[in-house]
Amino acid sequence: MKYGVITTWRMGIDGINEIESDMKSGLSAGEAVEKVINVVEDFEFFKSVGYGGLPNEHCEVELDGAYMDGDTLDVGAVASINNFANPVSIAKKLSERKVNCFLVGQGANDYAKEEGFEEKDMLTERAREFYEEKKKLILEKGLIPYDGHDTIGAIALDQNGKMVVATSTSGLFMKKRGRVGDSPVIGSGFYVDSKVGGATATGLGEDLMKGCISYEIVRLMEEGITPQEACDKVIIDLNRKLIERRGQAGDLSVVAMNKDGQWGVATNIKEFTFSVFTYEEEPTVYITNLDENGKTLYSVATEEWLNKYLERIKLPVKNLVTN
Ligand code: SD4
Repeated sequence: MKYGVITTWRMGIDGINEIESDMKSGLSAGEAVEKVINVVEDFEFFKSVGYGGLPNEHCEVELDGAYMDGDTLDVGAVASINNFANPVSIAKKLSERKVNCFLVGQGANDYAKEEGFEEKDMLTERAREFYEEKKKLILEKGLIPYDGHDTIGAIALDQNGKMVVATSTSGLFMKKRGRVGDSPVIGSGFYVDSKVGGATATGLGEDLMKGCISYEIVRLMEEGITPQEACDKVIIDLNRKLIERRGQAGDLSVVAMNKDGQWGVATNIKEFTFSVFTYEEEPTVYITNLDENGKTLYSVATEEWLNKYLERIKLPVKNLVTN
């Protein structure tokens, strides 16, 4: 029986390791993506998702998340939700509704409270310190603040052939209050159809949305091309289009998996990482590279890279805040 999980970034591997044996014994795709993402949301050293996520310009943590079922095409999503531990679980619950399944701000908070989801102050001391340090630098040097953004997106295929995709993010660091990116927006941050496959994106939401990029990947896979070909095509095309029309393209990265557990990845940035586990592959972290034509290459992350990563994310804030 085929099964598999792929996530954006190295962040996904801890959750993948936790579900590995359950996945082998038939864990559902919905439970798989929720668990993988909850692990990321709960870990304070990932500064772009859930607890410890970086705040907006008012030093408030506003979170976005989504969940889509590839059998029924049910979707649930929340945006700009505050003070709840696990946006992806709230989105999953919302996906059971036929209407009112994408809620923002106060409406999302009210729903999560009514449903008894865990309330939690999501702003950590570390994130506050990061905000203060960065703000100082921005004021001193006139820097553009919008960096430090890595969404977790996860796609799973289970042994029943069901596919699910979900996302969770704190969005862009120092964003305007109420700003929403691609991550909770169907077709842009995520899309899945169990009869075809799924895709999820990370990067600059404002630009990813211009390509409805996740839907486009699934549509291309439906036409018969591989996940890798579909990812390469959408990234190269959207990157080119943005540069032609607007002079520049923001960060664009995607991962995809089809209904047979084959996967693909593409990016326009120097180093994108992603995590994979399938019926024929142990949990693995990969790092990408671009060739001279902008095509994405990848290789397995070395032990040395993985160890350095863990050291880096726990560095004192002063060492992390640069330029
Ligand atoms: C957003 N796409 O809010 C998200 C942020 C992100 O890597 O993924 N960054 O625009």
